[in-house]
Amino acid sequence: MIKKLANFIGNEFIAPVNEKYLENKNPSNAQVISMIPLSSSADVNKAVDAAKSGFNYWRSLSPQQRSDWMLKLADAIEAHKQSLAEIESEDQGKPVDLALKMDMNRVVDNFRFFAAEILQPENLHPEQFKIKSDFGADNIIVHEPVGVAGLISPWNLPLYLLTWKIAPAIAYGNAVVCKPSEFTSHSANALAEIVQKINFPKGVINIVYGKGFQAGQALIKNKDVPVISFTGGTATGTTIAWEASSLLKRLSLELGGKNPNIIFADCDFEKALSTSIRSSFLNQGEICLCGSRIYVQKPLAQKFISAFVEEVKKLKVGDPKNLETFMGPLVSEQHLNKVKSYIEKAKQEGATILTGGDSPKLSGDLAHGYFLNPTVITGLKQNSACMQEEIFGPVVSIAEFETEAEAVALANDVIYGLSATVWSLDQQKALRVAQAVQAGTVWVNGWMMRDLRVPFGGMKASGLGREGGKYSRDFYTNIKTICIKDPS
Ligand code: TXE
Repeated sequence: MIKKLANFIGNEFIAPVNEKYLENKNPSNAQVISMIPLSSSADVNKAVDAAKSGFNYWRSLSPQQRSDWMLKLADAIEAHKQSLAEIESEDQGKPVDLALKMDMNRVVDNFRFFAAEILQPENLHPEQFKIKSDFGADNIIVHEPVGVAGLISPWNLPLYLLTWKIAPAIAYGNAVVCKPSEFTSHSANALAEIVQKINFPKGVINIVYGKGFQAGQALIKNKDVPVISFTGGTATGTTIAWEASSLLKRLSLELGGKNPNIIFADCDFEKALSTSIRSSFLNQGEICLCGSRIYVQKPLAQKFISAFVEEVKKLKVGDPKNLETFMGPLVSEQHLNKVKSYIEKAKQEGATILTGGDSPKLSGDLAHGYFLNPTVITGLKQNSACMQEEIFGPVVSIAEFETEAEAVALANDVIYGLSATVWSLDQQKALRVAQAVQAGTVWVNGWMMRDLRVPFGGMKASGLGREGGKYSRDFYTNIKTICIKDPS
């Protein structure tokens, strides 16, 4: 049954004005499962108008009232977690079990975390935190909503990353217009159905579907959308930055990564090995935080590489509905071909494919899916495409290093700076390396440990700005200083 999605505007499901749609396929079997609105500026402008009126009501609510609504939404999402996980898995390809445990749990956490944040004393009672000046005045710093925030999200962690933007934006009093990736629109649609079902205040959360250069661009250019939060590729982010800056819009860009996973000889071997399997291939390697470049210190290299390859070969690639599946298909045929092209480049350069590089033999309609075996490459030159460019699939490169200084130099020798992992039981050394590596987040002896209060974002070609905790507050509000002269 092919579902036809509709834009979600002012809590109503509305067909795109141009009545145009894009076919969307299930990546497990390449069957068309839905038609996605190819929305234009006419749809986006309607959504912004609905958001503006939604904003007028929503900003009039107290933080407690907004918090209560967000907790109600979080509870409703939690009650539908399993079906949301199945929807996400069918659309994106990730295993259902991962969609449940990683994606949907984080969706609920996103709303609950920011529902609590806005009730923190410094957000509830700014007057209590005044700064007294020596010229006899009190300075109060207040955070006021900006109005309508434009949220553009990618296809790898669709609802997880979209709600990482929606939650803080609405928590701090804004309304939002969302433009999810055209490859994975289903979970946003399911969220809209829940928003409508619980009678969430009208026009606060609006969702418009379609292609980036049409619907996405219309959102960037709409004069009533002063703030844009984007997660996606560096090339796209750069285009958006050009356009948004000419309109003086506030931008948060979470872009690509080519993250180093640095493993010293004095690491906890078993932990480094098991975590590196996850940091390499979780979500089909389609996470911007994956450690796609593994650097192992020479004394440990051969032992680690053979153990790593042996474990990789055990990973189950197949039907995302099966509990023992570790990797489902890649998100689209286009993306599968992009990832395979990098493996071909590596072969042409004379690199060695230690495992993978091919597709699994699957039966039934899975034979038409966009599956790829987890792939480990060694013997790549540091300046090769596979070492320098974001592949964003189940492909990692492994290389050796000798000294701490060499590890840092190799890690930093890319245009990206999103995240890094460092494995060593020598805390001083691990901290030295963590400080020397150019990355917005560095994990030491672990990976993907996330406290939502800390700043998250990249440096260099991995993006601009930070979101998380008070950093999201400062991004989604206008910060105002009220200076009150002491009348006496
Ligand atoms: O992302 P895009 P894609 C990387 C990864 C991937 C590459 C491209 O390397 O292969 O980016 O992936 C919308 N104006 N990451 O093509 O194009 C688009 O519709 C406004 C890393 O999916 O960046 C979608 O909603 N919007 C990343 C969103 O931008 C535009 C996660 C992302 O699309 C637009 C995903 C435009 N001109 C991909 N063009 C991460 N850091 O997690 C596109 N869009």
